[in-house]
Parts: sequence; C-alpha cells; structure tokens
Amino acid sequence: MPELVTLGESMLVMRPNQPGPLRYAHQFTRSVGGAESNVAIGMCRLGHSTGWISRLGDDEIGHYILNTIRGEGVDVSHVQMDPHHRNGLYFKELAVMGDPQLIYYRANSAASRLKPTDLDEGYIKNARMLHVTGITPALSESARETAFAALEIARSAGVTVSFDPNMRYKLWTADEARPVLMDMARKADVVLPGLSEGEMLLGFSDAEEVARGFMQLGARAVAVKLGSQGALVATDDEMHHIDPLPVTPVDTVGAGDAFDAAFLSGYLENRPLAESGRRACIAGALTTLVHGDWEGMASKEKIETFLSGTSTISR
Ligand code: KDG
Repeated sequence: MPELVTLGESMLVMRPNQPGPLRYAHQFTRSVGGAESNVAIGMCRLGHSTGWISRLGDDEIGHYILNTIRGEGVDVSHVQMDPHHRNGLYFKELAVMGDPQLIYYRANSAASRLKPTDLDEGYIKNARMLHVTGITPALSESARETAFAALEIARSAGVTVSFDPNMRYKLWTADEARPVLMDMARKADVVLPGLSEGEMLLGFSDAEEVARGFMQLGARAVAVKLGSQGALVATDDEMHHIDPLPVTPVDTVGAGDAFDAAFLSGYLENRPLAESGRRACIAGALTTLVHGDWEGMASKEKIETFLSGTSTISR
C-alpha cells in the first residue's frame, strides 16, 4: 500500500520545440502533466511509495499517460480506463521569460468523470497521507464530490491530508473557487498555497498572515510558496523564511509540485520544519531548469548535494 495517495487529472502535454507564439510552432515534444501525478512522481524520486487515482480515456493516449506515470514508479492500480471519454490535453508555450501560457482541452475529459464510487476506501485508509488539489473540484460536480469523498475517508481514518489550492483561473473564477477551496483547506493538515492563492482565499498579501490564517482554519503545517523569493514555512510553534536557490528557469510549470513533494517527504520523515522548507525550495528550483512538468524533479541524493554544498564527481 502506498504511503501517499493522490487523485486528479493528468493530461497529454504538447510543448513546442522552439520559443515564440504557438501559431508558428511546427514541431512539438509530447509528455504528460497533472499536478497530482507530478507530486506522486516527485515523492517517488525522494524514496516514498505513492499511488495515483484517476480516470483515463482507454485509447493510445491514455495508455501512454498511464505507462509514463507507472514508469516513474507510481502505483496506477486504481486508475480506471474509460472507453467512452477522451483524455485531457494541453499545449504549453515555451516561454522566454516568466511563466508559460497553458491552453487546455480538457472539458468533459475522462478524469472529469471521476466519481466517488471510483474510490477504494481501503487504499486511502491505509496510506499515511492523502494529497488533494483545488484542480479536481474545478473539473466537474462529480470530480468535486470525489475529492471531498476522498478527504472524508482520509479524515475518518486519521490519514494526514495535504492540500495545494492550485488555483486555475482558466477552469473557474475566484468567486466560484473560494468557498470550495476554503472548505478543502479546513479539512487539511498541511496546506501548500502560493502567496497569490493565500491572498485570493484569505485576503492577506503577507506570507506570515497567510500561514497564520490557514493554521487558524486547522492546518498543522503551512508552506507558502514565494517563487523566486523562496518560501515561508510555519507550524503553531515555529515560522521560518527560507531563502531561494538562485536559478535561471527554463520552465516554471511543475515547480510548485516539486516543492510540495519535497516538503511532504520531509513531513513524513519527521524532519525539522526549516529543513523540509529548504529541501522544498531546492526541489522546486531544480525542476525549473529542465523542460517538462516533472522531468527535472530531483532525487534525494541531488537535494543532499545542494543542502550540504558538496559537489558530485561527474567524470
Ligand atoms: O502544477 C503543474 C500543473 O499545472 C500541470 O502539470 C498541469 O495539472 C495541470 C493543470 O491543471 O494545470
């Protein structure tokens, strides 16, 4: 049984091989992306067993997505193959600066058909942690019910719940999302917002206030992602500002998921809070150096190298 179980949609990703407007792109590289499976892959690289619950269209694309995620070590035994619906797809611009634009084709996808009866209670109850994001409830009513059903199963069994709001403005508005994401945050033990998500949900623009706000809702640990400024990590007893690892990113998508994976692995390993925060910032930064949402996620050994300031022998 996996230590961390997560659920959500993963899609085929097409990214152009050269920068510039997508309308002029002729050659693309395919891959896979999905915030929750990205976290599951990130945790596997850090030595933890993970499982991903989802629905995929039962076609060549669905099997490619499944094989890729399985190939990274994630348990996919609780993924349903759906013969009646297609897989989500997104195009990711190759940004020269800043965050790339994502164009989604995911309405009515197989994963949007996730339903509470897709959940195997024992699979969640036997995990140490359930990780959910705010993307799943934005997909459809039944996907939203499934995310909340998973939360209730975990809570009833005393399984730690981790929540990343992952606000996707292309899927729903702030007014639609706020009550749902706040409800999820209230049910979570670990909350992993970006600063702008904290502001959207709680109305605070200061990271310390965001962390305190989520702890008042019931979280035991909060890690506020500050992008190139590092992070702020907090529990009721301590709060630390974590410096960033300075990098020159080529692809920022997936950095938050790599951060989540490293922070959650530190949490499961009972590491000191500040150390978990440092690992998370290193993991997030390293991911941005490689094209792809998860391909650049770091191994445990690589993170150790950056933490200790030692270098590896490369030849
Ligand atoms: O966090 C990375 C995700 O944004 C990406 O992998 C795709 O799940 C995705 C989404 O909904 O944007």
